[in-house]
Amino acid sequence: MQNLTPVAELFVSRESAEKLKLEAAELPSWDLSPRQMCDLELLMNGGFNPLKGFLSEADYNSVVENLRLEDGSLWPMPITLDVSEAFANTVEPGQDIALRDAEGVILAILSISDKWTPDKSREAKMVFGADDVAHPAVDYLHNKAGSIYLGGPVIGIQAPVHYDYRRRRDTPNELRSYFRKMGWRKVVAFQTRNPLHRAHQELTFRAARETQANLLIHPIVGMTKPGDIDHFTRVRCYEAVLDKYPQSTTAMSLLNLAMRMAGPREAVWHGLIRKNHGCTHFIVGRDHAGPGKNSAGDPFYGPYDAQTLFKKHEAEIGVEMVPFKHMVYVLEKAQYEPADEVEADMTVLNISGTELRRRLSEGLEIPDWFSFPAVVEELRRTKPPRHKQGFTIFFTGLSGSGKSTIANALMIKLMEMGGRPVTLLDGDVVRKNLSSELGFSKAHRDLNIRRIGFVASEITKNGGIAICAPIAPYSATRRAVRQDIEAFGSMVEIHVATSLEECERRDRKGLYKLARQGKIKEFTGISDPYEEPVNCELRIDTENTNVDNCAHQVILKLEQMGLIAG
Ligand code: PPS
Repeated sequence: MQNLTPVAELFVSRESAEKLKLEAAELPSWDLSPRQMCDLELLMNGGFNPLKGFLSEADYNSVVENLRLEDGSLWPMPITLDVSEAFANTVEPGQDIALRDAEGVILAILSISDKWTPDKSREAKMVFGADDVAHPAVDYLHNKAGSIYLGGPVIGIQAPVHYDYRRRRDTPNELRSYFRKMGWRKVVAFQTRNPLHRAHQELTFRAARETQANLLIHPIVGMTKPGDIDHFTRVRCYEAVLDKYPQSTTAMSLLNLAMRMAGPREAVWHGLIRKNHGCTHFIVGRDHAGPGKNSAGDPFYGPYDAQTLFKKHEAEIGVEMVPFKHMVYVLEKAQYEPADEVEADMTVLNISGTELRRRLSEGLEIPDWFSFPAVVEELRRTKPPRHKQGFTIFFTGLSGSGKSTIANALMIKLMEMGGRPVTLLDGDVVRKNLSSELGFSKAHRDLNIRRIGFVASEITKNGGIAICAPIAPYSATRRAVRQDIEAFGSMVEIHVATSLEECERRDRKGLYKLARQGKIKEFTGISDPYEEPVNCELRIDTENTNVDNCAHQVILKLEQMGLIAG
């Protein structure tokens, strides 16, 4: 049954907030992570009703084990405040702390009731189904979350400020009052973290028709699966298709939720959140909130586990499930139909997510039957074909191996081709301009390489070509740099594999001689390690090839990877 009376929020009145803010300024304070910001916003605005704050230890254990709070209410997801050990050591239960956003603005006060060290492996197994870091939430748990949890009630002072798409964001009570005003008695919510294509539109239409309900497109703009299309692009895509829906029956609102990709538990959680937002129905699809494959290459959950768990708790959630039909395009009929209703002799067309990404990255056609031209145009703007995207070429090798010489030749060749700006981050140049205070200890070398990686990732993000040519002796650091860069484009790692003997024979700067005499300490290859790349994109042998040919090998590789037009 729909209930449109206001849901309880955790905010205090404006006057009290002003007073509390002054008092809170004196308290120990915790700077919230992006995920904690999302959680706090939904705690405070009633999206996570009946939670009154971050879970206590008893509630946490009960949620992990039984999907219920201690008092028996259904709640499948641990909403915990993880903090560092260093911070945890400075506070005790009974104390209040201020919760601040990244700029230091005080958003809430947490009255600490509990402080404990969670068993993260148990949480991973019970909540996410496996202690496997291939699951994004398990990776987060082990590698990003702090080691101590704080629990306790929250007093809301102010909601986090969003500068983007303000008019499209609604609190549960804003949506409830909108439904009340419009007289919407039945509302079916569609949760999504992807752009909407024709199949989604058809499916949501059908869901609304079958349930005789109004439709709420309720996309996630908080945190989704790493690697997803950013929410700015997605919202522009949603806006482009909104006019394909009848305005009087459909609404769109953005939900600042941090997803956990927890499949079945997540579906139940999403249902409760939609209930709080005044919805009566919820579409649950195949592999709802699926995290992808585990480290053995198998799916974490069965494709219909989410529907099964939702169905089991449907009455208690108070929202009716509308099972998602997998819609496919039937060529002969020129329309979408549920896959299981298509007659055997019909031709079925479908484009998978992977195929869509391939077509975008190669600049290939995306047919009108699959998506709306305005959506495709928006996606192409954000994801131009590979030969128009930024990328980084990362040379690594011993001092004197020829990195800089090849990098310079390559830069000239790329500039001759034109189209994208080229920046050379040569080892020596970087040490003069970016890292002049650094030496050659492991810590300093790592810092130097991470700085180069940061600059290269910014260049990549902005559509340029970064050519880096440091020694970069440690594989773990090169891996970390790759992660930074690949968030925005390709990284082409090239090992300039000139042997130590040859580098020393050439000794172009006379450094090897000094290193042998012990006059230069920690010299790579002589008195410091060099870890050879194992999985790099290209290995260049400079001993039997001239510079022009070495640079040409790189150009061929770039062509083969689709990074420059052939
Ligand atoms: S690192 O490890 O990647 O941070 O090194 P990098 O910044 O590329 O080093 C740049 C140049 O520093 C000179 N040099 C040394 N190299 C290695 N070990 C020691 N101890 C050292 N001291 C000075 C060396 O000439 C490097 O230049 P390249 O261009 O590689 O020959």
